Amino acid sequence: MERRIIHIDMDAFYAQIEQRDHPEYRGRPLIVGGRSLSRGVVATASYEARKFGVHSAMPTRTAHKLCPDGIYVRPRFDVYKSVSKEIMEIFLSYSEVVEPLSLDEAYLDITHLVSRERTAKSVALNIQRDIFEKTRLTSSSGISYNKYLAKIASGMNKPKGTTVIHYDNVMEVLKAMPIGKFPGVGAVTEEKMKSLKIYDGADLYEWSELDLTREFGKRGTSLYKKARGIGTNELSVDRVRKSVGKETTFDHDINDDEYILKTLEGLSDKVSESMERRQFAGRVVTVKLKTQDFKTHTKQMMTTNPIFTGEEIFHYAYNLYHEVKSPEAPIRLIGVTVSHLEERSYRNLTIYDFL
Ligand code: TTP
Ligand code: MG
Repeated sequence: MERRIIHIDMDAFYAQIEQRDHPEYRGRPLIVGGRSLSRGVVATASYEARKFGVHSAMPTRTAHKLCPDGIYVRPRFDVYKSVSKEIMEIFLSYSEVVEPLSLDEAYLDITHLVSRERTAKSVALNIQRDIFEKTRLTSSSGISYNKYLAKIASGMNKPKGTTVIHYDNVMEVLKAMPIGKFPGVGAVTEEKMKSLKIYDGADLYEWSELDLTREFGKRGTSLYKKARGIGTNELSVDRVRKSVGKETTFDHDINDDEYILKTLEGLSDKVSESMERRQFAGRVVTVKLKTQDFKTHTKQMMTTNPIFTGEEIFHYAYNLYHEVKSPEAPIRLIGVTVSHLEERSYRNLTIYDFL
């Protein structure tokens, strides 16, 4: 069954939000990022500023040389995150199969919405309209039968674009595409490609899988496929999980509070790690223990705020342990679980933390 994948990406995301919230920035070259001339980096630039050659990841100093009259502002991550939450909610109102890639972009599988009367393109336009009505921000979308083609498509007509790549035009699009624009081809690979006289998709298409593997190792196969419009249409979707828990069974029954609490602390950290991977926070902590007679005792507690660090989890677990454990009864197992989970944010921002 052919799938319909949409990739949606907000236009000049941080910059557009700043222009929305500060009318005096509209229509002007705006650069969002670290303002320090010695070590600041551009997060993004408005389309007006891009005309001067300013782009993401460029040192602020370089941007100043290219665009001395631009407006330079620091990012407001809290605002971007809350807008991100709004757009992700819109995506989830269209499909359960949503794979966020960063704060401002996601893949959606909308196969189930498409019919003779309703094209994938019209669904994409509806989503873009909903985003605009809710946030007053524009986005671009790409529609295709697999993920990487949808992503290529969303970049083809920015800003405010809606672009379809289908079987009839896929080879035309790929052959004309500069090699550096292929997903997965970074600056280093691009240089190597050029040294091999591969400048665009048409050049890449001429290469056999064997020769590409010889030059690029395992990635050769993926490049061979990408030149032909072949790629995955499986989205990685967070499984719906109700709780995250860890437990330990002791080698022998134990009644040493200090030792048990140390164990509980370690388990709290493990729960936190597991929540970290999925960017969850939770609102209920449960401590469970099994006594010598194999009876299970649990106690749980609602937290004041959604929690996720090992320290926070252990804070609650520590108190619950003292409520549930009777001083004279040794235990054979202890566990801690966090439930009532919710999404914390859609991606951690560590790569931008240096701003
Ligand atoms: P992008 O979607 O790559 O860029 P963009 O939304 O600003 O512009 P475009 O219209 O081309 O999509 O990234 C989304 C946001 O992520 C961007 O607004 C700022 C942030 N970002 C950085 O902080 N550093 C970076 O190097 C990049 C690429 C993005
Ligand atoms: Mg974007």
